[in-house]
Amino acid sequence: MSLMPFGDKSLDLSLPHVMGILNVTPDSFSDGGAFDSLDTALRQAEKMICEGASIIDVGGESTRPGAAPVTVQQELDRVMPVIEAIKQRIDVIVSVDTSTPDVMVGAASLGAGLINDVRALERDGALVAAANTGLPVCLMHMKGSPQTMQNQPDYVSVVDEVVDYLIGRVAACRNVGIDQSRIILDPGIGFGKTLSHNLLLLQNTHVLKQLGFEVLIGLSRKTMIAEALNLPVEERLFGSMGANASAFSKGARIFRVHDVRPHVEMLALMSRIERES
Ligand code: 9MG
Repeated sequence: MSLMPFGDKSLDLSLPHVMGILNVTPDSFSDGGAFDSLDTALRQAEKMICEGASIIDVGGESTRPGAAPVTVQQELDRVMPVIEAIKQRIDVIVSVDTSTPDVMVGAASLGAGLINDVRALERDGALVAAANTGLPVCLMHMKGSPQTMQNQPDYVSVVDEVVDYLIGRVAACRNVGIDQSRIILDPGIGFGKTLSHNLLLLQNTHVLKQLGFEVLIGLSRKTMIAEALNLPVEERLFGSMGANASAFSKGARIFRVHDVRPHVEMLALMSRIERES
């Protein structure tokens, strides 16, 4: 058992867990903004929970390459009603996908259990806001910003650079009182990386785990799958599952995905094989 508290609930992270993606944006990259009304968002959350998701990740800012920036008020208006409605109706961990301090604080007050920040708490005020919530945080590596990150990303050693960056962000967290036991690391697949960078990071998932942190992987339906297999967006499920299976075998335990049921079943079987004695 390796229990991590997520607000009023906890998860055993010796086992794999699926985080279902709930983008409440008009322009999300792979679901085309299908969940931007409260009703459809709630139905999608319920579906993902029935299919076995342990966490629902609610986000109001699209981070696809070139996405338009969002104001704090827009983000609050998109995310808060959805988090509130889910927490009122369903006993599930809700994660808030945000870099915005006010959204972190607001989501925590509604019962969110995790802060998932693709900017690793780099925005002004984010470290202190996250620390004040007392919630666990997922720190993700991104090179550049969503507007520029795919303009010829370049590294001397992508694995070393990502590890060094994340170790630096862990130190920043500890300075404001966020305990190491509340930190999850994420290499940021697709965020300022070529296909080769993404493959090397996945190949080295165990390096983050060996630093002593739980690891979250988000690669569902991303461009790297299409590039590796030469497929359109609606045919990226099998490739996503293969890459997530590889990450599981190297120690990742939380998987941020669109297609919950196939991943829950794949991970349940992989975990069962690993534990059989
Ligand atoms: C919000 N979001 C989009 N992609 C992501 C990824 O790969 N990891 C995390 N933690 N969040 C993501």
